[in-house]
Amino acid sequence: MTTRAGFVALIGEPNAGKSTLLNRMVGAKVSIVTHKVQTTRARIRGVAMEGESQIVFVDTPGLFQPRRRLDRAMVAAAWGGAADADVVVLMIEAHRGITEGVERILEGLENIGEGRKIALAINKIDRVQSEVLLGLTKDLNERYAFADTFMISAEKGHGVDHLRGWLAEQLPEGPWLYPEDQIADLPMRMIAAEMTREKLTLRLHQELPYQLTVETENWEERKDGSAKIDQLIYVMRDGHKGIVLGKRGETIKAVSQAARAELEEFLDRKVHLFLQVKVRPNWLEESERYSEMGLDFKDGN
Ligand SMILES: Nc1nc2c(ncn2[C@@H]2O[C@H](COP(=O)(O)OP(=O)(O)OP(=O)(O)O)[C@@H](O)[C@H]2O)c(=O)[nH]1
Ligand SMILES: [Mg+2]
Repeated sequence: MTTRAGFVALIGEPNAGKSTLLNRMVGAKVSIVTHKVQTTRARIRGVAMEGESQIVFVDTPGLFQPRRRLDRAMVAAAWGGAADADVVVLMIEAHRGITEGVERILEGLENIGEGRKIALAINKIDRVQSEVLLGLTKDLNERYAFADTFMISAEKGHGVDHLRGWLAEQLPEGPWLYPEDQIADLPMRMIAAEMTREKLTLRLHQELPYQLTVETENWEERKDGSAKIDQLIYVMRDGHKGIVLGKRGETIKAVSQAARAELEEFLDRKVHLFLQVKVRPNWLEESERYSEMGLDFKDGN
């Protein structure tokens, strides 16, 4: 039996649905999802099996015009993910069409197109009439010679099996890269930090989600089978700390409960989660914060 294995990078503008698609392909939530842009900050791998093929999906941060060091490191990580992959899937939002951001990504594809197939996935087809899709497919294929085009809804699941089947066929022959039952290769402490960051992002408004980071400080396995997890939330200002805590600590409590519930489901055991907020005005300029996130500090130069 011939086995195949390789990397498929999912790229696109922020909010295109990359993380939603990765989770659906893998069949578990390994990458956090919110309705806000710039949710994913680093490359996140999820493993899916399709027949004799092992597809390692690489979720990437959205591609946008970076301003801060963190933004630049995120965008560099995304393009790096594409350049390292066997196949790249560019995800476009059906209802938004060819935005300025998409135009810039199409230009960027010229630099990574050599040596790998690039497919187009028009996502969120549940949001538009089918006539729109034909026009969009034609316009996009006139701008870049995609290996193939797929119409999908990552959220509803439409077209996803077909895309996975096609991807499996494109991968090079070779042994599997991960054990058959492994679905992710992000350390558990990082997945746990991401879950908390997701809940914070959903609860906090405006710029605040972009000005904080979460790190797992300590992870203790208890004799009763439960896990005690301590996490730090770094914010930039005293005022931010107050907002994250909320009136009488209500916000942090709700965040902690939601994150714990999800962690317990993921780990299938009891979790004691302790969150602490620290003011750290300069965390965006600290290399350690980047390595904790899985980003390269130097990429932010
Ligand atoms: N209607 C609809 N919504 C979708 C679909 N796929 C994803 N979404 C929603 O789009 C939003 C963004 O999804 P994400 O998966 O976080 O997008 P992303 O590309 O990973 O975003 P970044 O990490 O910010 O780059 C979420 O609210 C999803 O529920 C879809 O097929 N249809
Ligand atoms: Mg994402």
